[in-house]
Amino acid sequence: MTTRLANAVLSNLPQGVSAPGYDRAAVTAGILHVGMGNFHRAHQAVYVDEAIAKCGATDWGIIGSGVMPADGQMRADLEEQDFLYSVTEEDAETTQTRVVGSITGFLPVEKGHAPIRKALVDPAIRIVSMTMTEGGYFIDSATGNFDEDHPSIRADIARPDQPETIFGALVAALRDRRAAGTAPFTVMCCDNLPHNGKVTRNAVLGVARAQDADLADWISENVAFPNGMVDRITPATTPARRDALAARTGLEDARPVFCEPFRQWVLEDNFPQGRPPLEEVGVQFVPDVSPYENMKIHILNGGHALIAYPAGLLGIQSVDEAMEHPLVLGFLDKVERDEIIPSLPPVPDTSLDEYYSLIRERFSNPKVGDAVRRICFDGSNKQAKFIINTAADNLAAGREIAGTALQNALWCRYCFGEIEGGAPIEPNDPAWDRLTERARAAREDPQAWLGMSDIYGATGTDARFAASFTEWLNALWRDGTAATLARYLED
Ligand code: CS2
Repeated sequence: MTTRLANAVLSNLPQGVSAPGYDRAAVTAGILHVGMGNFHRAHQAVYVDEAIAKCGATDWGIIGSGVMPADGQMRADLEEQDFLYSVTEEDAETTQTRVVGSITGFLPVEKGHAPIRKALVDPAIRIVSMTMTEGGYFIDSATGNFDEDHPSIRADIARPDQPETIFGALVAALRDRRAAGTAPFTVMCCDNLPHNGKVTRNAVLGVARAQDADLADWISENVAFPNGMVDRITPATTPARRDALAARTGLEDARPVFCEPFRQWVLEDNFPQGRPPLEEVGVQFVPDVSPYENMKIHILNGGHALIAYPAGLLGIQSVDEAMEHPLVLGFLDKVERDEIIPSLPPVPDTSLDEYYSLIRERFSNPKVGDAVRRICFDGSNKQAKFIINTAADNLAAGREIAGTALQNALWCRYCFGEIEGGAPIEPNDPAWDRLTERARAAREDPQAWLGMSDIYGATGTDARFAASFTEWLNALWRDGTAATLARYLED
């Protein structure tokens, strides 16, 4: 007997599955979230769920929305189960499944974002939050600036009433609110970007300024964009895992989330229209989030990028298996200790070495089932934010760069599209064709890779970096991944 997830079964869930600790009928939306993927549903939605249960913050429910076609399918599936879903936290010792009730609805996903604009007229929505992946912010990697010349942004600037991008939609909604005399919402970015609030502010203001200077001034003075560091390792859900949940608990959930027990959220307390009492459920509020986000993006996300490509090339499927491979683990350890940690500014009350030990343990969690392919995905957007900026800092300071140069050579070798032994790698980046073409040319001429100046900026033309990258890429082709990692570890 299985139980199909829905409001009607909340008081009678299978044993071992806990229900939201409040009456969902009383919850109304105070947050509109863009991007209802697994990460949001394992992180922010869980914190809000707990804030509602613990503090009765029933006016801070989340209304979902999306901008990608895949969001439409997520919406349809969640709607079937009254926007409920389960989160299973797992490690070697524990497995805990709970149903999350903080999502009150999900707007239709439409080109032009009319439903989002309409929903944002409501003064009850006081926060717009977003998880849209690192590539969704129109950042020119070379300069770190907002890319105002991107065709979609140019289109939004030209046609304020038919926005293509979420930023055009937010500017339109802010214009509507200003005209109605309604206080603006706070915009809270939850993506892994250095200075994510500032980046989001640049995007919103970039569109607004080019449309209407007066509106841009109003946004600049009245809209808050708090920076935040978010963290919880959340793999993609496979059908096998969904079926295993049903077999283990009897709960039928079309959109379950699986993740590690660990979670962290560090936020700047800059919410002029209020916020849920998140400090009551473990969110850390700090005056300046930069040291925390630098630490997380480089040690954790950079750490993922370090193991991703050697593991991918060696045919290793999951992150915990990669952590058992002595060369992959040795590579991670050495680059973290020699290059990443030394490049980071100190973090209040935190030992970077201890933080790294914790990351090592989390990567080794045998139950999370995180796929190497997931962390290999989208290097064209992640590399500049997670790895190349560390190399740039170390070059400027005259420190070691051999490990980050090798990581870039591994990424290039991966983008050739074949693992060691020749099996093909299925496209794994929005820019896969371009990367593959460059990686093929780089086999003869490594500069062809570093010449992607939108990704590498000045680092690609740095003689020290280029020499090290060239040496490693040649070694990868000549001796293979394992022998090259072994040589790096001996040096
Ligand atoms: C990962 C992140 O996408 C990636 O490359 O590093 O999704 C990572 O799992 C999360 O940021 C953990 O908080």
